[in-house]
Amino acid sequence: MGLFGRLRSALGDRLKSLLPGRALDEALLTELEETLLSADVGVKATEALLGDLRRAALDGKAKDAGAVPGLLRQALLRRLGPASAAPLTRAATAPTVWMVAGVNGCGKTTSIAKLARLETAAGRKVVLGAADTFRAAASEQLALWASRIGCDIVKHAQGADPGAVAFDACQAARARGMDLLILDTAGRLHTDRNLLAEIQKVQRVAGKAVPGAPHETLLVLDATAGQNALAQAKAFREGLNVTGIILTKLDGTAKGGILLAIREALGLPVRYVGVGEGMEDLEAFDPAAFVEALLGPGG
Ligand SMILES: Nc1nc2c(ncn2[C@@H]2O[C@H](COP(=O)(O)OP(=O)(O)OP(=O)(O)O)[C@@H](O)[C@H]2O)c(=O)[nH]1
Ligand SMILES: [Mg+2]
Repeated sequence: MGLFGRLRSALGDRLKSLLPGRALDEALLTELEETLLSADVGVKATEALLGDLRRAALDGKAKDAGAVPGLLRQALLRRLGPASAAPLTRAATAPTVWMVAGVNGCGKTTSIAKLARLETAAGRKVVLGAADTFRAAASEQLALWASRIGCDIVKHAQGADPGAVAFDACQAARARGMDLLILDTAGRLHTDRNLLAEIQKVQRVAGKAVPGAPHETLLVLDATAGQNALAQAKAFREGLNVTGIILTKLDGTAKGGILLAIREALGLPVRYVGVGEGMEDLEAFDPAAFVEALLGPGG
């Protein structure tokens, strides 16, 4: 059923009760503004969407509230853009290296497992690098996933230097003729400078070991964190060259609007969305399906 079915959108329901029989006037726009903000769309994206609606009303393209869902759909699709659906970057010559970062518990390790399963199913040789050496059970958690998926793993003892793990994993990926290495990293507060320096080192080491690596640096954000996810993204971006977002736990929130806030405030593409705890619960982000789910069927 996927994203479509699992995003129980509060926004879609709210629009259905708000719009019927209304004129498209300032009073309605104000209520729409509140509705969008409460769906986590964020200030910047909300302003942009309201601007689109206002222009359509002034141009005479929309006479009453009945036009709002259609206009919103167009505006959302335009803003989410086709770039969001682009595939992740791969190296011209294997191995490709992707690294994953994010705050504690946002879903990094689970998302890596889900990605590895997709890639393995597509016939690629995948190795996971357990550069989360901080938490005692972290590399065991990753190793468990690797054995379930049937892919390789490189790990060191707890407390080892994450940079050293990244280096070994890169070497192993080359030596074993792997197509893809995915590096897991320890969860860290986005406000902790020392921990950001540590993950910068992982990024640097990967680049020295494999030309052009990491080919993607994916920031994992938990959709249930709401607007705090935006603050996290801004801070990570200052220290790391983040290339895209994996938005997890979209099944656990009725506020999918955060996806727009990310796109509008950061300009970063959302590449994948997590819609559950299972290995299959990851989907390449499809703007059209997302807008459909957000506005509700026929919305
Ligand atoms: N509902 C739901 N739960 C998820 C999703 N992704 C991850 N989780 C759950 O979130 C919890 C944390 O996931 P992890 O993958 O361990 O998170 P992490 O970022 O690696 O955590 P640390 O390594 O401790 O920083 C687990 O219970 C996962 O099952 C998702 O898309 N939906
Ligand atoms: Mg983890």
